[in-house]
This record gives sequence, structure tokens and C-alpha cells, in this order.
Amino acid sequence: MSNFYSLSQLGWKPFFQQQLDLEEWENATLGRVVSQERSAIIVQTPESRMLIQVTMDMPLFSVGDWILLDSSGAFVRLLERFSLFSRKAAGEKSHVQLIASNIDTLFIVSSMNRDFNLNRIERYLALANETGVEPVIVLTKLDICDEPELYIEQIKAMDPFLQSVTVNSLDQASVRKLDEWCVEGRTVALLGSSGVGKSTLINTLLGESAQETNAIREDDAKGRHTTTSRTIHFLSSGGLLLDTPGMRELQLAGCEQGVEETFSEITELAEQCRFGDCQHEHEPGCAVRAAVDSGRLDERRLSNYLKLIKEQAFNSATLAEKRARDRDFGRMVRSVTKSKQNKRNS
Ligand SMILES: Nc1nc2c(ncn2[C@@H]2O[C@H](COP(=O)(O)OP(=O)(O)OP(=O)(O)O)[C@@H](O)[C@H]2O)c(=O)[nH]1
Ligand SMILES: [Mg+2]
Ligand SMILES: [Zn+2]
Repeated sequence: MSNFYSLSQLGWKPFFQQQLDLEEWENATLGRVVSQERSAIIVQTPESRMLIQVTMDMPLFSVGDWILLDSSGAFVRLLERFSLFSRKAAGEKSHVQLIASNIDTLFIVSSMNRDFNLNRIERYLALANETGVEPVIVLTKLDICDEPELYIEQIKAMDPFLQSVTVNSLDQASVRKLDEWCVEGRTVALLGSSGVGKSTLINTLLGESAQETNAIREDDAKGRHTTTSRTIHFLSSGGLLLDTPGMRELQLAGCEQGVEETFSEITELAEQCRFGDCQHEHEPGCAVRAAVDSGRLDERRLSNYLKLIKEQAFNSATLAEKRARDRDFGRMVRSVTKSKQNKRNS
């Protein structure tokens, strides 16, 4: 692997260029966050790779971010992102977790075995559509799947225009099918459950074992959460691949547009419902329900749509409430400190 990259090889675009003034463009160093550790980011600049400690006064970083550094290599500012994937953090925690930024293409990786799940794929699609990133469904384990057509049919039934590819991630020739998206300066993020073969795919595309991989469990075909951090890898073709840890749950937040777009046939039908605020549950004159009853719309798809719409609204409200609480708390701390200072000065 060469240690020197041009800015465009790192994914630089006019979108970022527009955010700099001439003085910055001439003197500052630009770098891309290629990996993240607990309290540091790993940044790749055209000349070197460096570790920057993250301090309280810095913004929340995501792998994929572009940052500006001064001549001594110190952080100056974060450049605006053209795409950002985030989710509500897993479990009870109410905060947003950044998954990846400045992504051109999303590979939604899924294996053609018992772990295959359309509801889950629709979640990832909502995320891609929300951010305007091109999604590609990558169906793995072609070599050990008896009837790949059955999986492709399900994808096509969901959305006939969706791009999908079947691969054996262990086979060099097979993964060539992904070449058209792995081109210079373009960043592809791989998302999907643990064990679907995201790291295997990356290793085969790289032609080396850069990422550790692990066999899945026999009983339920689920993975063992082998990858634990997000890392960008550089292909010799010039493409950039972002490996991510398999997610146990992808809780959507602030994703209404993305969900609507993913289920566009339902939103179109909804325009013909008798009531403008129809919830497509038990209302009379519901065109969506009628489509389910006549077999034109899959019941599964409707229930997943309703579930995701509710979930993202609920999570956005929880996150907004948390932000308001943090703000109130910050205000209280500031006013207490101020009144203490006033007392001292008086
Ligand atoms: N036969 C076959 N095995 C595959 C294929 N893709 C992945 N595997 C195997 O599936 C297992 C899991 O692959 P990983 O690449 O570790 O899966 P991952 O998606 O990176 O999983 P996490 O890092 O846990 O999120 C490994 O034993 C791989 O060898 C494939 O296309 N065909
Ligand atoms: Mg992995
Ligand atoms: Zn309705």
C-alpha cells in the first residue's frame, strides 16, 4: 500500500473545496478520518497517517469526515459532510451514534441463508434514502446457496429498480461484479448484520487479509461480532471501502423522508385514502388496506412501513427531549456558576 495519496484518491470533491478560503487552501493540511478509537481519530492526509487525540472542545467525529489541520498538525475544523449515516445508539441510551460520513455508495450486505431478512434490508434502505446515498444490495454466500433466485425475486418484488448483486465473497472473480462501484475517490460503506461477510468481501477485494473474519454460529447462521471498529481501506483500483461492525439493531431516528421514499408505493396509495390523516389501520376507505386485501401489497411490507414510521418518530422525540434536557442542565450550571461569582465579587 502506498503511503501517498492525492486528495481526490482520498475522496475530495468540489463540495469540500467550496468550504475553504484561499488562505486555507494554500496553507492548511486536509485529512480524512479513516478510523476511530475510543478517544482518538486516525487521519489520513496526502502525505501521512496520524493519530489525533479527541478533546472535549472538538465536534463529534465520524469515520469518513474531512478535517482541516494547521501546519503543526493540530485540528482546526470539521468540514461539512455531504452525507451522514447515524442511528439512535443501541439499548436504552438516548443519544445519536454516527456511523459513517461522506459516503457515495452503500452496500447493504446480506447473506442468502436463514439470516436473510427483508424487514432489516428496508431499514438500511431507509437510511440510504434519507441521506441520498446510492444503495446496492449485496447478497453473499452464493457458493453455498441452492436457490439464489428466490432471494433475488424477493428483492425485485420489494423494489424492481433496486440494484442487487449476488457474490461469493471468498472468490476474486465473483467480487469483480462490484468493480463498477469501487472506483477512484468514491467511498463505499458496507453495512449489514454480523456474519454476512462484510470483512471477507473487503479482504477479497483488497487481495489481502486486512480484516479479521470468523465463522458464523451453526445453529442460527448469525455472526460473532468479529469486527469492532469502523475502518476505511484503500483498494488498488482507487476505491475506498469502509468496513463496519455488524449491527444488532439499527434504530432509525429522524428518517421520515427516507422511510417514505423506501415505501413509495405505500405513500402513493395513501393519497387515495378517504381521510388525509389515515393511519392505514382500521379506517374506512383506506386505499392501502384495500391493496393488501386484494393482494397487490404485501402485508409484511405495510406492517414494516408502519413500524418504521412510528419508530423513527418516537426516537426523534426521545433524542430531542434529551437535547432539551442537556441544554437546560447547561443553563442551570452556568447560572449557578454566575451567581456564585456575583456573590464572590459583591
Ligand atoms: N461460503 C462463503 N462463506 C462466506 C462468504 N462470505 C463470508 N463467508 C464466511 O462467513 C463468515 C463471516 O464472515 P465475516 O466477513 O467475518 O462477516 P462480517 O460481516 O464481517 O461480520 P462482523 O465483523 O461480525 O460484522 C466467515 O467464516 C466467512 O468466511 C461467502 O460468500 N461464501
Ligand atoms: Mg467484519
Ligand atoms: Zn389509509
